[in-house]
Amino acid sequence: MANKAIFASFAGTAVLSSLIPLLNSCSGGKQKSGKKPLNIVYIMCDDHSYQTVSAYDNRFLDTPNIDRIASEGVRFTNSFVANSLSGPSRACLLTGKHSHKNGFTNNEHGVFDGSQQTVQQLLRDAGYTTAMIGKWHLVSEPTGFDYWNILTGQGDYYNPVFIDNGQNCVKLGYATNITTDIALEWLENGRDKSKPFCLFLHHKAPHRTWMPDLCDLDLYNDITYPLPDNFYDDYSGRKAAANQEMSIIKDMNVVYDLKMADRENEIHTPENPMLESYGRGMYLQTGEFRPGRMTEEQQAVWDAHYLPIIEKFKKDSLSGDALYQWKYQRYMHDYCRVIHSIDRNVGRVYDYLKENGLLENTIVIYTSDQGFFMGEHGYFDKRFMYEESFRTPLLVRMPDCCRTALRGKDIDGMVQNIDHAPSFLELAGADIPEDIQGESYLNLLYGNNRGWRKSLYYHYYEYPAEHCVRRHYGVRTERYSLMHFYNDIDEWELFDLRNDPEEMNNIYGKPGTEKIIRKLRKELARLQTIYEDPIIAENE
Ligand code: SGN
Ligand code: CA
Repeated sequence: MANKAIFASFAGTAVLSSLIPLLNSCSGGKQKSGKKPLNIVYIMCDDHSYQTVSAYDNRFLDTPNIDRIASEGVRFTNSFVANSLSGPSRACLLTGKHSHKNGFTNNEHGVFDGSQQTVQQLLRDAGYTTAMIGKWHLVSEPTGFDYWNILTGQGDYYNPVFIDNGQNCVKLGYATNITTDIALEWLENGRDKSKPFCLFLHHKAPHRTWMPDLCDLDLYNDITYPLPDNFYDDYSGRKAAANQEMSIIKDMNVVYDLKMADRENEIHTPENPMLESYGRGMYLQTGEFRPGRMTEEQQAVWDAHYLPIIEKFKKDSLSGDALYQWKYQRYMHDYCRVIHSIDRNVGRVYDYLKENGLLENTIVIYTSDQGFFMGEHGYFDKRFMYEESFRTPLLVRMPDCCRTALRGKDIDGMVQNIDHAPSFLELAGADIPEDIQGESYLNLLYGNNRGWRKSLYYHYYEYPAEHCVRRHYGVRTERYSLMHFYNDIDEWELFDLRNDPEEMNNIYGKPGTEKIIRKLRKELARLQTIYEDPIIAENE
């Protein structure tokens, strides 16, 4: 791949790679004369939409701490994932490979094979100390980390169970704060300070059911969020878009998702009576809401906030459009409150790095495991190759010592989450193994996009499953997005992103599109070939 070729010439110094990271330079491995090894702080949230990072979009809330990474570093304006789902995204991150190569294609059946090559192990081999803290979601035990302290499964917002290097322990408090506390403690006292470090700090927030920290419950009360233009999408011309279960109107559950669990059991969700009973049961008896899950004090603060909303909701007896709009506002209020806490905790990490002189030689990355729908097409959740879930925020602050790195700029090269592993390896001055499919984006951070890729490959597998999004793969170029939904359907969709950024008008098969379809299908086949996706047979 183009960037590997660029790296190869630089890695003419490859002989030196066994001596690094101590010979590594502050310019991301470009000059071997530097002194300081570079550290990596990779902060990843779960389901954080770029729409709710004010560096990308300021319609919803301010995220000053996250934005600071962009203003002192760069904002990627075309950052994507390879498979818009948690486990698969994490497997892509750690291996630098697409799902069919790393073996973790979906959450339902995936178990990560930790014996395979991973970036954390390669960094360790290059002299780094590595830690994984927070949401892991890869089922098998983490490998290749000097330290790991992970949430069980999705993790709970309140009083979560962490598995601390194999030992289960309940931590009292709110997950985002606790995850940050553990990370700061590792930075301060846990790591081997004689080595450069790589910290993966993975928040579980803002995953469903978007439970805010107690101190943030009353934020944004007076804000009415703008409904997306295509909130009432009728999905015409897009069968796969129509046949899902992630609609705010029909699938988002008032009781479970929006927390309207009245103790009298009087609230019903007419849009979907089946989900209604499921929702109430889930809310009051299982998971995050089961009796005793929160402490009495936490529960009291929680109830003081939600019970009046529940009472008002009952009194108002909303229906039809008024109910849909109410659902959207409730969803957005909780989601934005959860993000506010993320932003505050990103600030805590930044402050720690600054106070300890670590910004000098540490790259700081902020991203999410995928994007998320904030009501676009009427959806919540992700999975689709549509822009809102295919994209993910990516902000990168290069270490201060990398004086020629871009600052306060946008990078428009199309990057994907498989690109982190090779970037980290290049940063560490380590060799990038040939079988890694991502490309190092370090050159982009210096304003050099020569030879950078012009198209991206996507493949989503989790069907049949929750939310019912059909399996699909596709190719995205700067202008077009072509996707093929397969398995129990056979539907192609093509969008001209320049003229139809909201992806409402499927032009696949329309007169005049023959040439572009031929070209894109050829490009899709080329990507499936170079990435060796076995699905290729279906596309011929
Ligand atoms: C849970 C959620 C889903 C979500 C998946 C995957 N349901 O199953 O809404 O799509 O996780 O999310 S919940 O009722 O259990 O919250 S992922 O980010 O982990 O892939
Ligand atoms: Ca996720």
